[in-house]
Amino acid sequence: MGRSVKIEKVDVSVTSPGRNFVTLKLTTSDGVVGLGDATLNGRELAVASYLRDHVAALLVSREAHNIEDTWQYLYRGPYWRRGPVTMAAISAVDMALWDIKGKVAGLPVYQLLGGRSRRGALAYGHASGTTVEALFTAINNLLDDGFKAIRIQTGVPGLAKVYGVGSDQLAGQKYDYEPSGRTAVPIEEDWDTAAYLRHIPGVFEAVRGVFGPALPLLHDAHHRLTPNQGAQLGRSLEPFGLFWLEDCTPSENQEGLRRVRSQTTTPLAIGEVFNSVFDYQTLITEQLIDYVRSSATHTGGITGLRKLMDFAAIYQIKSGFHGPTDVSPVGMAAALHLDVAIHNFGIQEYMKHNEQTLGVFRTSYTFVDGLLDPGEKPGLGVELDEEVASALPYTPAYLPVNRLLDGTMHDW
Ligand code: EZ4
Ligand code: CO
Repeated sequence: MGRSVKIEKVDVSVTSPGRNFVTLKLTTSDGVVGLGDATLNGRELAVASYLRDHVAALLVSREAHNIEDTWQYLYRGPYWRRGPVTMAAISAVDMALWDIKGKVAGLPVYQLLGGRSRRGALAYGHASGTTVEALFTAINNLLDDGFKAIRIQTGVPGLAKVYGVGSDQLAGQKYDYEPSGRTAVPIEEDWDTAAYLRHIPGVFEAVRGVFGPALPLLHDAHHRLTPNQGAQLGRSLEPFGLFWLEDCTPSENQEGLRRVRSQTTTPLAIGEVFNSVFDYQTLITEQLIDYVRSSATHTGGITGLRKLMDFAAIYQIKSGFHGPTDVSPVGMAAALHLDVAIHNFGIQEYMKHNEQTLGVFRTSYTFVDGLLDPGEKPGLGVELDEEVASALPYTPAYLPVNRLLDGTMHDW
C-alpha cells in the first residue's frame, strides 16, 4: 500500500469577481491543498450548502488518494443519486482530489490521465452581434486573438433581446464577459422561433461570404426548438458546413433527437445541462449526437467526465466541453487536462474570464495560436487567492428567462 495522505480540512468559499464562483478547498494532513469547482450558475448557494452541511464532515480523515472510492461513496452513499446540485458537489471533491494527487506525485493531472494525446486543445470563442455588421466585428476580434473556431449568435429582427447576444463590440470593446445580463431578478427576454428560423441561414450565408468556407463555425440554439424545428434548422444550415449545431431541443427527451438526426447531416452537440452519463444513454448508444457538451464541473469531475468520454468513444462521439465564464478557472483547468489526454477530443469552448476573476484564481493554462494548454504545474495548476476572494462576497445573479411574444414561458 502506498503512502497514506489524509484529508484534514475542508473549506468552501463563494466569491463574486463579477460573477459567483463556488470553490472547494481540501487540505491534507501534510499541508497539500487541492481545489475543486462547484459553481452552479444561479443556484450557487445550494451547492455550497450541500458541501458544507452534508459532505465536509464525511471527508475529514478520508484517504485523499482514493479518488474512485470517494466518488462512489458520494454518488451511491446518500441514496439520492444524480441531479445538478449533488453532481456539482461531487465534481468539486473529485477535482480537488486529482489536484492533490498531482501535487503529491509532482505531475500535472493530464500525466496521471495517461499523458498527452495532442499538442493542445483547439478552442472556440464566442462572437455575437445584434446585427450582422456587429457580428463581423466580433469575429474579427476573435481572429485577431488567434481563435481558429468561432461560435456565432445574432439578434433576430423583431425580438428586442436574445440570449447570448451581448452589447455590440463596435465601440472598441473586445469581449463581452456578461452577454446575458445576469441580475438579482431574472431579466425577461422574448422569443419567436419562426422569426429565428427565417433569419439564421442568412446570417451564416453572410459570414461564409466574408470569412470563407474553411473557418469552423458553431451555433447554439439553447434548447428552444421542437425536434421537427431542429431538423429544419439543421437542414437549412447544411450548405454552410457547421462544426456543430448545439442544443437544438430540450434534450432530456433523448428520443426526440431521432427525428433531428434522421433528417440532417449537420453535426449535433448536446449536454451542457446534463449531469450524468445516464442523461446521454440513448443519445450515445444510438449515435444521435456527435459531441458531448458536459463540463467537469457538472458531470462528476474528472472521474465522471472521463467515464462518460470513454463510453462515447465506443460510438465515435467526441468531446466539446462546456467552457462558459460560469465554469471557474479551476473547472476550466480540469477540462483542459482531460482535453489533452483523451483520444476522442473534439473542441473546447473558451470564454475568457475577466481580469478580476483571474486575480482571484491564478491560472497557469495558456492560449496560444488557437490552442489551449493546461500547463506543466503539478496538479490542476490553479491557485486561489483567498484574501482577494473573501473581499468579494456572493451577489444574487440569475440568468434571464425566456418568453414567447404572447407571454408564455419558453424553453431554455
Ligand atoms: O448559457 O453557461 O454554450 N454555452 C452556453 C452558456 C450557458 C451558460 C448557462 O449557465 O450555452 O452560455
Ligand atoms: Co450552450
